[in-house]
Amino acid sequence: MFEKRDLCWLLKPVSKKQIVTWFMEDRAPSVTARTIEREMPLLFDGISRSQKEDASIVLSLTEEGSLGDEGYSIDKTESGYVIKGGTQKGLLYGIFGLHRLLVGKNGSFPYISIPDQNYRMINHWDNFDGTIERGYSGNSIFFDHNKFRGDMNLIRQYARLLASVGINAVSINNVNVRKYERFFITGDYLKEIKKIGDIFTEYGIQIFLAIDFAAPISVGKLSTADPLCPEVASWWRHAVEELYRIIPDFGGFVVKADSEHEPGPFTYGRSHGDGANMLAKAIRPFGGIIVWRCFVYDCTQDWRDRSLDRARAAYDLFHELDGSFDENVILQIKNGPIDFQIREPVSPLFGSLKETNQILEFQITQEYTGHQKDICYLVPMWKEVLDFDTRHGASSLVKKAVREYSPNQKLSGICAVGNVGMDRNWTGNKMAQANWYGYGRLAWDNDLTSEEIAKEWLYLSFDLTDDAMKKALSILITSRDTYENYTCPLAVGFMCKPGIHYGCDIDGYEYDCWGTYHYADRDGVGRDRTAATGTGYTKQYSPLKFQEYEDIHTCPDQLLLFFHHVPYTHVLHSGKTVIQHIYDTHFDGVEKVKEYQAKWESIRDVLDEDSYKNVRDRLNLQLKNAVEWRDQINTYFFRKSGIGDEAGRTIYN
Ligand code: GCW
Repeated sequence: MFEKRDLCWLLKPVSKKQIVTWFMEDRAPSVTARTIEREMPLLFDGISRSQKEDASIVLSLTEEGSLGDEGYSIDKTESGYVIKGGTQKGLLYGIFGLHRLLVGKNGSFPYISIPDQNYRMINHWDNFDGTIERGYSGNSIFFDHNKFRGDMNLIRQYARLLASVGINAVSINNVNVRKYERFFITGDYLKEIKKIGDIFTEYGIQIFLAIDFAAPISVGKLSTADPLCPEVASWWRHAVEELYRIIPDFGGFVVKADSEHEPGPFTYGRSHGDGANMLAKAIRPFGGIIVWRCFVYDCTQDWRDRSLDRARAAYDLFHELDGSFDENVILQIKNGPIDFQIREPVSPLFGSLKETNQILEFQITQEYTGHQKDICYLVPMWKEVLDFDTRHGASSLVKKAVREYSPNQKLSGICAVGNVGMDRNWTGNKMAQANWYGYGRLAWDNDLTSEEIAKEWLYLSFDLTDDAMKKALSILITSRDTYENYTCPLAVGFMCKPGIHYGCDIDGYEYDCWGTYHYADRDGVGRDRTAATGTGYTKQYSPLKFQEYEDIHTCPDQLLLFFHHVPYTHVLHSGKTVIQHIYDTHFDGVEKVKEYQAKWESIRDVLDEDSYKNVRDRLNLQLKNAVEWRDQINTYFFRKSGIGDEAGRTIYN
């Protein structure tokens, strides 16, 4: 039924011998039931539908309620398996779950799985012209040359991959809303969007759109988009009414306002509460929600002005609005205070917002983490964020705070910027599929380990020997540290090429307007964000976290240059000086990439040719990138500090 689009994790059916028949009890006809019907023979090779008892899967709706709207349980019986779900959607997740357990050969039964987060969303930054902002896997699967691509088969494949890892919401267009996309909320566009939405619905996924806050002007030809102007509010009400007439199960809007030149309520002297709540009121009668992004900062900063600190922006703006948003507004908060760097502290909004629905935002697409050329398995980073102890009150871990401090827990969760495109293997670098897969799995089950997730994906995607599995796993698991090692040291961030964000350019942003400065001089490096002598950003954390970050003696090494400006001779907890740490990590990073190449080469025989070549070619690019970073960073800091490498390795002066 599906064309074999390359190399996804659902291509291995469970063999005929294991499961022969399936049967769904209480089968009320529905879109989801039809999807289950279609999925069973795809996932379980040659399986047929009948009530026979031998080697069967029984799908059973349970009234108990303990599995919630989306959870499922799987039990092994003498004749096969029983999957229970509170809803048909739960059953759908259950059959993907059983497939995963059987192919991965790691099932232990009974198995119960209930998602930890309610919204598990993907945001696309796809443009109508087919390009993708920060996309590294080819063009959009939805759009092409200002038309809808219309490949419904492809979209269905995408939807089933999403559902297989538990994604339940997708926004399909870029939050930077351009000329044509502004009209997506109108008639003819909506008819096309409905076709995509209908396929998503089959897989339990709600469709969302990113909107232009100034649409009343750009689309409606009004003279203002002031959220407190009755005419504007009424314009939105009509627009939303029309939208829901065409797509009754539409999820809602994602809004980037007053950020990076996108319009917003500030234009009219209004607050973000005014802006979000006006939209929320328009969409509420239809059950829709407003996902309002907190990525708001001044991107026209004067680098000479040290009093401004971009890291402070989201908290400064949104913390005081806590409790003032309508019940169907969710704030979407990036994991760190700046912008998806390889290492950042966790946003101080988590745990400190206590009366606002919230969604944590990750970035799967590797904007600052190697453009899907370099291997960078991001799950370890995401886990650090989820497990971060904000030390604010009882629900102090981020994964708990997001849900428990949302007044309506159903309106909380996690979202991430997607990383797929038209490339045959979806993600450019095949290894980047592990991030997409891993994001879904982690958003569903926050307690899975990075290693468990990587193993699952490797099992489902390749046929590896134990030795090859170990090697591939070790590449993935160490790859985030490796990327960090050869790029920006100690969370200093943004030493990348401006605009594209790949490759090294240490001063590329130093005298620019973006608020991302490292302040390296001949004596030291880093941004002083302390309350005592710096920007006071540390104050945005809970008292215990504040103390930890404020004090140079307790600030974790990994985050040192984010919080402090220190001399190159400052001694880290590791016992090394900052300058020696910089040299060591940069030399190590490059060696690691060489090791990855050797490992990949050594498992060639057990890999399919496409995957082998795909990753090999990218590892070659990664090595070039790593060498360039190493040499530029080492030379730069050697020139600044005049301090040589203790180990006497080559540093170009
Ligand atoms: O990281 C920055 C990116 C922009 C992006 C923005 C955002 C969609 O460089 O390309 O715009 O974040 O999150 O809105």
